[in-house]
Amino acid sequence: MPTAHAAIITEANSPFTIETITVDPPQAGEVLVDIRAVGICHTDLALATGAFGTQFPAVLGHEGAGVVEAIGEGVTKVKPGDKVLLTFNSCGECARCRADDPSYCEHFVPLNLACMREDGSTRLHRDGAAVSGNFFGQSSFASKAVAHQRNVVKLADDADLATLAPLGCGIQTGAGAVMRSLAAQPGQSLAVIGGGAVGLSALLGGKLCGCAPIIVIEPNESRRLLATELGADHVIDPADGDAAEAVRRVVPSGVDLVVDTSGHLPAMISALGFIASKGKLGLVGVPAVSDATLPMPVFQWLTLGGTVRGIVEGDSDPDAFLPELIAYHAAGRLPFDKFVSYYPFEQINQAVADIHSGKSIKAVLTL
Ligand code: CXF
Ligand code: ZN
Repeated sequence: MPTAHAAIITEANSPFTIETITVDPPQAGEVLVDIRAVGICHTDLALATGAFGTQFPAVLGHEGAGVVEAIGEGVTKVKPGDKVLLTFNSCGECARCRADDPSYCEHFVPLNLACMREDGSTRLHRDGAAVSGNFFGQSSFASKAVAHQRNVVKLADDADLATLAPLGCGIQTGAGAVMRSLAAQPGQSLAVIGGGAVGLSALLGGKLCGCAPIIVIEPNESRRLLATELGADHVIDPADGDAAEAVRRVVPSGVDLVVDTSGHLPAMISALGFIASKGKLGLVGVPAVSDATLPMPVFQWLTLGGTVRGIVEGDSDPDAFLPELIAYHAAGRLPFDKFVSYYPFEQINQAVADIHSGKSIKAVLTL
């Protein structure tokens, strides 16, 4: 039985502890991956609080990158020795998956957030006892992870795994929200609420689409500076007063597209004050509580002709979209590495502390 070292959450809100686990060999359709790098995303930290009903102990992690070590029966997509990026899982059979729209897979929540297989099983054990795994079909806060062939994307042999790891969730979510979900057109104005990894990726997606002007609303000064460096035309500190007024000083008729990455209800509500006629508001940020509710001033929204929509993983079809993003990065047009900091895997708790303090925007652990 392969063994691995894993960062385990033993109970809700406990720090990660690095421990030895066993990882079952891959079954039909599965791929055992030797993990070399893994990004930390806010959804990892949200589950670590227990707010999503995760059964602990558990191994989280869903921006894994590594090398295929073994494949289960029927796997044709990759072979041992291939470098791969891990991403979200999908069933491959429902109507959405058949339409190459897997981020809205009818089984997205059980396949990605339940931390167990649909039959209730796990591939991970500690001292013979079950450990929850299969988070986003991977649980890649570990030196080995079992994924499904549907949620691995083959990379070139010379790919830099540590650089590409965060594409599997955060970067594709932000960039895809603008490029795919909202299908931004050249010359459309864009406001991004929140300048974390997803928000800055949305900004980069807006640059790729030719959006102008692009406005980033973010309370942290160093993130506002970074947003400017990455091409934001205007940055707004919401602490300086009414953000809607500030946006309208830049674009008096309101912005065409708004992406909320903050998950902060007052920020989402403020968007109604600066969205243009027939504008679109994309909700990407996950609120702190799962039953958070937005008030909907119906008359205003209907006379505006506005659209509000939820966005998961930037509407990514990873087999097509991740290679596209990798090519943009190689061409210097998606410089997301400017907001990544690297930590040895064993320093995962320091990385989490730096995310909470705002010191790190996107942390990637290297193994
Ligand atoms: C998640 C956010 C919560 C809903 C499912 C998708 N994205 C990635 O971390
Ligand atoms: Zn994520």
